[in-house]
Amino acid sequence: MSTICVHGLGYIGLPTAAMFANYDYDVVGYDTSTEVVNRLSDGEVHFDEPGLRAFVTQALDSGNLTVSDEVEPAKYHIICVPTPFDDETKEADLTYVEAAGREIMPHIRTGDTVILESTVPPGTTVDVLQPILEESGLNAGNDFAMVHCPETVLPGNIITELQQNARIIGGVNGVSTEAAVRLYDSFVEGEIRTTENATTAEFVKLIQNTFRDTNIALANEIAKLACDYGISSREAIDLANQHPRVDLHQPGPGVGGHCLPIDPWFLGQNSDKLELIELAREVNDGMSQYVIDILEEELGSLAGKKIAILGVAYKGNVGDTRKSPGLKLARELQEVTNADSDVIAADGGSGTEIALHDPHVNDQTLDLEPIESALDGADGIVIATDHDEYEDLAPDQYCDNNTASIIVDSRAIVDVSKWKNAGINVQTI
Ligand code: SAJ
Repeated sequence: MSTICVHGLGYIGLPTAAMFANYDYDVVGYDTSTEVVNRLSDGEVHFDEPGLRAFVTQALDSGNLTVSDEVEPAKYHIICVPTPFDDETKEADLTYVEAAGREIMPHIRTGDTVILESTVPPGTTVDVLQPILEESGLNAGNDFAMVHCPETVLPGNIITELQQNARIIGGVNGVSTEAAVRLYDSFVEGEIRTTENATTAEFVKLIQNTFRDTNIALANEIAKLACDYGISSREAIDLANQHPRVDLHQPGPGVGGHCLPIDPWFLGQNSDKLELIELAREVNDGMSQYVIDILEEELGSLAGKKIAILGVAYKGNVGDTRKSPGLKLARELQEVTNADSDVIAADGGSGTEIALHDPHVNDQTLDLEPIESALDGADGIVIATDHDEYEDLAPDQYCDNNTASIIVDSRAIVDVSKWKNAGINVQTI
């Protein structure tokens, strides 16, 4: 019998399973996908995250981590399954959490601990997971421990943050909380804070991401105001942040990823009190239209023009395109130019061309181009992602004769003077 069974070997489950294994726990990583299990058994990690491959290999080679497409009995079950977001209803799909609960239920015994790490709307642990587990005839809190312990790691820096970030642990009672604290204490170097309320732990995770999303919305509105006053939003924000109690985030082309654009909706799922938070979502979602407005102001109608979008990952130096602002911009550009296809980067019916480039993204469903051909003949260029590769981008770097009349640097990373000297208008957000 394994000590720990981790359910779901994705961005969070896999590093978590490997971490416990590397701290000498006997861990089985369970995933419903046989492809994921087979690839991992061959030592292949199925997504891009710095250092993860070596970390997982170490865990597998030590024999402490095994992977399986079957659930195994374990003293600790840690649920790290996805909670997809329904764009129409703005609600969390809890199917995978429910399925994990049903799979654990027949194996659960007195003294076991079940931990939910997946990001969920407040109330899920107690209202959704607990009744399923209690179909075993055992009682959460008395017979087995039940806890919500949200993950808080930043994609791109997962292994370090898994260890160093503070953890919030919310059990359904004190005994549950303590059982989880003992487990996480084995590798977490950050502070472990507890609450005897699983809903509070769920809520805390969501307000952390909502804070960031709302703060970015404020930065985005400040950027638009600064533009109207003819000043640099970045300089203004930098100067404002010199105040010890001001921490404005950075504006940009919108907010992507699987967390910030979604968690504010989870927060309001079982309440009707979202106001400011919902407006902030609208401001952030509206940034792609703001970029289009800037392009149209310079180029007039975009019909028949070529726009190069540099960066379709949702943020710098990662290959993840979930809710990518660059792709959202591409889709909206296709709409405004009456492109007759919904395939990103296809030529529009109006002759408009939207060229995409991203050195970190490897997605066969996207028509990504080498940077030379993306920039070749472009009328407008948009930097949508702050990849390191774009930092020194210069007008003549990839094409002898840069035809662009504008570059929208939505991440403020290029050297403005190089572009201005080449007669190209630079609009920084
Ligand atoms: N962004 C801005 N301006 C900023 C900061 C970010 O426009 O000042 C944009 C990014 O470009 C990106 C989006 O926001 O499109 C989200 O990026 P991010 O780096 O803020 O966050 P994520 O989604 O990669 O990870 C977040 C993190 N949450 C917080 O920092 C509060 C991470 O710690 C969480 O674990 C993760 O969500 C999660 O899984 O919930």
